[in-house]
Amino acid sequence: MTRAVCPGSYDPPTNGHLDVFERAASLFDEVVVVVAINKNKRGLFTVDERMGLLADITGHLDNVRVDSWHGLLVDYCATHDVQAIVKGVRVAGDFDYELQMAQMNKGLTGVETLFMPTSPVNSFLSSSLVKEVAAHGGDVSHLLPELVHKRLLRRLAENA
Ligand code: COD
Repeated sequence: MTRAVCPGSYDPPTNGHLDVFERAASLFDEVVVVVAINKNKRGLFTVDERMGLLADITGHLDNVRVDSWHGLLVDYCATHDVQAIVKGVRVAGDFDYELQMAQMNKGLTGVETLFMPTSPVNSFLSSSLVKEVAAHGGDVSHLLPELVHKRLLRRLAENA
């Protein structure tokens, strides 16, 4: 059984993330989308809310499930029999950062990282830009799964 993780903050998940999950799901027997818990960073959505959104938007993928983890990702991989970390890469800046993490993770436990080039339509897309544009009233409906878009607008209204 081949198992991969797609780790991230997912605050909130975007079409770019979902595209990577779908493509990873076609390559591995099981894909676990792992929300990395960072206690120093307060998100727009709680970890539980992000996990709920992720479970909903991946509901059509039978071999994808959602989990969360606090601590080093390599420890999650070692304790959950994970062979590969899959990371979406958009631009050269992503690659520089991701390469450092991949090499660090490989050195720590030997776990491999696979880079998946983003689909061109998602290459400019990030959770933080989506939040910023939406907070200023811009239309981001085409960049997010419908459910995520609804919840984002609701959360921004609650926080206003
Ligand atoms: N298209 C394709 N891929 C995308 C897109 C897009 N439009 N947007 C983002 N992605 C990719 C990112 O490149 C990333 O691989 C993943 O999707 C998640 O993105 P984010 O923004 O939700 O999450 P990040 O970048 O904040 O996540 C960083 C991690 C949480 C994965 C990282 O910090 C980590 O592994 N932390 C765990 C602690 C640890 O082990 N630290 C040591 C690392 S060496």
